[in-house]
Amino acid sequence: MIPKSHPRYESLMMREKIVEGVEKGITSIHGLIAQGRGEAFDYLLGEKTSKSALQAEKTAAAILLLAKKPVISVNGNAAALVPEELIRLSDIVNAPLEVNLFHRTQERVNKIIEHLRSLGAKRMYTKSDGLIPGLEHERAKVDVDGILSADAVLVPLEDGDRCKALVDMGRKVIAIDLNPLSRTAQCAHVTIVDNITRAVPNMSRAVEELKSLNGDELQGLVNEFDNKKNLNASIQEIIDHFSILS
Ligand code: PTJ
Repeated sequence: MIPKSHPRYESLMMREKIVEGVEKGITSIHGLIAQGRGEAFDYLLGEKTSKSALQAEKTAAAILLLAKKPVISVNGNAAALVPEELIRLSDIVNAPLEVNLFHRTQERVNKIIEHLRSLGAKRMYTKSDGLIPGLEHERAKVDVDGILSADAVLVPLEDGDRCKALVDMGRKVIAIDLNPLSRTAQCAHVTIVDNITRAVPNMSRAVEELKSLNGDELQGLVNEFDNKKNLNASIQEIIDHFSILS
């Protein structure tokens, strides 16, 4: 057992959740490596939500509120780290969850669906009867009524080409990725450079704050956001954190 007094308690608990996810067959073994990479970037950011991440989270909340058909994509790491938080966000913005995996097996897809349902997920897209054009790997498999026809998609924790394929299809893409240099981070409309464990609750809080705004006011928030500038600000925050240390 990890005592709460351990200076790295939160980080170690995240590791435990990922390990537990692997043991339950929810998380891919590759998810351990992804978590390690995320940890390294989180360490460089000071393991806290930066000003730029908070702004991205607010903008992402506005996009989800404006969307007519938002969908939240869930992979094995997200399902292990923040299942309840994703269900809550899904409920408050009316964005069903859809399991979409890189290292896909039908068995793992089913286990994640069961896991989310057992925690209270109500609206999920569970078919895989569609294909994202231009992708040659398993992430291409999607639900025709879900990700394939969504107008906004939240894609947590992935580094690959699905983000670009979704952008090319005209979807609004929100990424959560601690690595501001990743391909996904660079191509999403809004990239949240924050740990998913902080980002998802922050987005739900932002939804609660913004839900009384009208469409024009929400659109105004989206229009004033510049993802490139925000990513540069995240990189600057890492540099600033270094200079605090030196
Ligand atoms: O469950 P699957 O089969 O879909 O596989 C999921 C993983 C995450 C294993 C797969 O998508 C993968 O291999 O991803 P990558 O290429 O390792 O990229 C994951 C990205 O997420 C990296 O840029 C990490 O820095 C980032 N990341 C890792 N952990 C976190 C994170 N970002 C936010 N919060 C985290 N906890």
